[in-house]
Amino acid sequence: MTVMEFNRDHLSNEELIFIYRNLLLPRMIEEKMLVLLRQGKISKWFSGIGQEAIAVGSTLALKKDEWIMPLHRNLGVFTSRQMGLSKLFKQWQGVKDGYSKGRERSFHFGSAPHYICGMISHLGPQLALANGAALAAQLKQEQRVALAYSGDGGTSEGDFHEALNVAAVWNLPVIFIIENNGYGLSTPTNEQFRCEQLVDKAKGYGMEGVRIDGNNVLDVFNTIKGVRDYCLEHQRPYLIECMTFRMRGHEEASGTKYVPSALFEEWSQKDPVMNYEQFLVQQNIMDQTAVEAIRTEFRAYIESELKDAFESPDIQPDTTEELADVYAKRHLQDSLPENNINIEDPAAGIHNSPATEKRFIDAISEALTQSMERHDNLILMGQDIAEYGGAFKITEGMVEQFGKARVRNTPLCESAIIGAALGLSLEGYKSMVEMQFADFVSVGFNQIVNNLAKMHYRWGQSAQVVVRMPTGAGVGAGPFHSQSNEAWFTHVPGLKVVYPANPQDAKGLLIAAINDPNPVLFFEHKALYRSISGLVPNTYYETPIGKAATVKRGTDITLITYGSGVHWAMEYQQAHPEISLHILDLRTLLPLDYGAIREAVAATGKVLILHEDTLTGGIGGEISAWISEHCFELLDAPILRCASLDTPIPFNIQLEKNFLPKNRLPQLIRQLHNY
Ligand SMILES: Cc1ncc(C[n+]2csc(CCOP(=O)(O)OP(=O)(O)O)c2C)c(N)n1
Repeated sequence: MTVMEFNRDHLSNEELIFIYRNLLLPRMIEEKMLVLLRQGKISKWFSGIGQEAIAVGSTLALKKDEWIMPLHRNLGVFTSRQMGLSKLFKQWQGVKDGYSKGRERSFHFGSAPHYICGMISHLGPQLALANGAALAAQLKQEQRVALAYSGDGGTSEGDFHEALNVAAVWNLPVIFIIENNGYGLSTPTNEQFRCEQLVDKAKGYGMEGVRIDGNNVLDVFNTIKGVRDYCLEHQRPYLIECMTFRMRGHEEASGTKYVPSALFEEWSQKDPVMNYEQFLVQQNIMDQTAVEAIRTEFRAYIESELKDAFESPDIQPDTTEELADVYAKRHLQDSLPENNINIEDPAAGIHNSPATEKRFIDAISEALTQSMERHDNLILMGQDIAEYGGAFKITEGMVEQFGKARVRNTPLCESAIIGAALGLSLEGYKSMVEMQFADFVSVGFNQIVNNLAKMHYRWGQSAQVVVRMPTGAGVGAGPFHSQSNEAWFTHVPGLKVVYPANPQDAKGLLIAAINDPNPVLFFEHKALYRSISGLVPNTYYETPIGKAATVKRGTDITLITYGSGVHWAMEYQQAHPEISLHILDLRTLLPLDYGAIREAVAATGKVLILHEDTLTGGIGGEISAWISEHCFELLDAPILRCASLDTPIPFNIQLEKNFLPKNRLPQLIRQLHNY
């Protein structure tokens, strides 16, 4: 007798054997991996031995075009989606023909054709991506769910809470599976949470949930099939807690000393593969000979695919390719005639366009509206952006024009919403996520710098997400509503960072950001929103990302700046016509326009870099270093920087003035002029 009761339900013998084959394969692969690990032929390995029924049962219960967000113990997801072993082995070997060109470890990769999204090491963020994928299916009115896993330890992450809450509030067909194996590394569940069972959390989010035996592959399969139907019919999420046990260490090197040996004895009786095999044999669905035949077949298959992988040549690093793959390339089909955008000369459309005087804020609204009209697949998300129109009223009226499905109020959860945007991107959607204030991006930071930014380099998937960042000081808003945090992001390969200084650029750059296939941080200085205006072409046009603009030519001093710095420089120039400033507005901070910087340096030989961001670690330091390295012969004086004080931003308006660099600008210009 097996210790488990298997309920075959309506499954035919062929189906039951198919499930067996899918359950056995990852076990046999893992057993082989453990041998190779001992032989030093592979590096780190996270074992899912003992937990296979969850990944296998759930993957088989889904349709092949439903997104799965697997984790580090879910080999069964990859094998049950019938991914060839050779390429998987190459992935683990870190060779070029794996899924990540050798750039990612074991299970940290995805494959869009298999609807598998690559995890990042951080536990939690993958859950929100499932929301985005499910939202995409819902918007397309397709009957598809998305499924994401979490460990018991991972449920303590804020991302777990955010993702479940959003799925419930937005009525998304997402299946969340907790693999409760009793430990998060060495930490037992009683040091992880206080609820009786993790599935109890479902109630708190207003969703249904069930706890099942995660080692019983038929229970997992049948439950998830039923849950899938429920999620689709009711357009609701569902939480499933699968009880299981990890039969190996957290990863092979970490051992299992922290786990009482009685637990191993208990759970080895409940081994998912052996029990299911015995069930099939006892029910005369397979005999021992058939079992052996499958094992022999798999052994041969594994060996031959491994041979192929081991014969793969070592990677010869190609720096050009490494750098080129950080960003997704824009495709020619993006320059559609009706968009009036020529990819070779994206700003061409503006030459003949009538223009209207507009405020900075109106230019941004117009860019969003025109982009929403052009792109059916563009979704706007943010706190209070629908009926209320957003904290700064930039999206006012858009919910009436484009509907609630595309102009979405979000709960207070920056991380989950940026994650959902990335999930939407998997399905070909574009998103704009509005930070209510740029400061609050800190709670969505991980999704941006680790998920959005690295995705294309890691497994070739683009992240079409624009994060709008109302930024900057000067309005007495204190330390958490005034920060210039662009330098947090200019350090991150894979992101683009855009920072317009005038209405025309604001509109053109935002349109360009939305058309860009890469994640873009779009900084909008909120003190400029209503204080400056200018002529803005009425047409739909792009201002190219990565191109600086010479605001004013001059002969004495080069001022390299952006955002409000441009206006401070111009103000100074108007007040002091005796000093001729050459002013360069960077407009994009990542990637920097080095050609324009060089030209600007050459114009005067004296360089002052001005930014509102604090001095230390600001982009000014980077630009200064680059000029020293590449334009030293053009310099007639040391490069100076004018930036905010290295303090948090004070609330009192006099203190804030003292903090900001504007008051120090005249003295630094004179110092440079006199050099
Ligand atoms: C945000 C984050 N913190 C810490 C870690 C390091 N870490 C990797 S796996 C792990 C334990 C995870 O436990 P659990 O979620 O229960 O999953 P299991 O490994 O048991 O399958 C930890 C702490 C991480 N990957 N991500």
